[in-house]
Amino acid sequence: MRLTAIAGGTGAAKLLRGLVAVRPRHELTVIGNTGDDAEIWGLHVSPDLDTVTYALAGRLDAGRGWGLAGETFRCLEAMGDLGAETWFNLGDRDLATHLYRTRALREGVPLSAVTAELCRRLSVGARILPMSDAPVRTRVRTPDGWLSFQEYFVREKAQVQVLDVEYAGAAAASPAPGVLESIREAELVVVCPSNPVTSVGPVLALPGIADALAATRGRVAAVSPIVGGAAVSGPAGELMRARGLPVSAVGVAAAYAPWLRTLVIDRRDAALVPELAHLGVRAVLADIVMTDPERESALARVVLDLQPSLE
Ligand code: FO1
Repeated sequence: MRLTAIAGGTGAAKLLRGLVAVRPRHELTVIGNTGDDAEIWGLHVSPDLDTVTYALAGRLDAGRGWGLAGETFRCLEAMGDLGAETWFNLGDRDLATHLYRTRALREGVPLSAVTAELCRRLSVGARILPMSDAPVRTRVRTPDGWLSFQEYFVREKAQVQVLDVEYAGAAAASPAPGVLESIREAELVVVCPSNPVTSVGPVLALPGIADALAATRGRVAAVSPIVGGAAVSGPAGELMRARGLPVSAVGVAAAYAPWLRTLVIDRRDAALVPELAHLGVRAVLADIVMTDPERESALARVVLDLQPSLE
């Protein structure tokens, strides 16, 4: 089966782990969000690409949902001693990834090629594509001005009011090599349970992506990151409100209109099924909160087993 997943970070990582637990890894192509990318201490950090890479390599820290398991932060401490900013926690071994990526980018290697090499070195098995080789940066407007996504999410702990969100550079950026093809040629495209505004939104803002999703002959399904009126994790609720979307599976469906055909929602949200049908989206009920590997695999099976007739 040719399987393409559009992915943010932590929520996506769980479903992707489930997918490779039940299907051969080589079948999976992941299109990763790079709107969260940041320059920290002069290094190019791609948090969502790294979260997905580490998860599929079996190296993700399970508790935090980002960074490497068994990580230490001694360089961070030393940087603090030197007076550097330390609100973004770069781990000692994680730093190797950023050093490797930054050096390659400075030598002119595109992000997609660096990402492929990191996947190969870490024995990921699946293909991970950055959404674009060009810089696209998600920015959040607060009452005090614009913040980068990491300033909003990590430094301010998502505790500031969000007035607007933009994807700087998206309109002029091309999808990375293989991205549009992987959508057009997939038998199943799954939008992971990621933040619709800041994880999936930047991917959808690239020229050609929404058209490819609308035109693909494969099945297109999403898994809701919202359960019972709140995000499973992170600030998706606040960001959806800022975008004028209801904080519910209905808001997720609205964000993915008009190409979304099937949305996997939590059983507790069964009351939303008629409203989703009214939007032209068939809802499939499942246990979508993935608290252990069994639930990751079980949800992956639900997604893989979606019948074409259910679209
Ligand atoms: N998230 C945090 O909440 N605090 C951190 O200090 C932090 C550091 C960090 C370092 C590397 C990395 O790849 C991810 C990191 N994240 C951290 C996660 C990241 O901010 C978010 O998960 C994504 O950008 C949202 O998907």
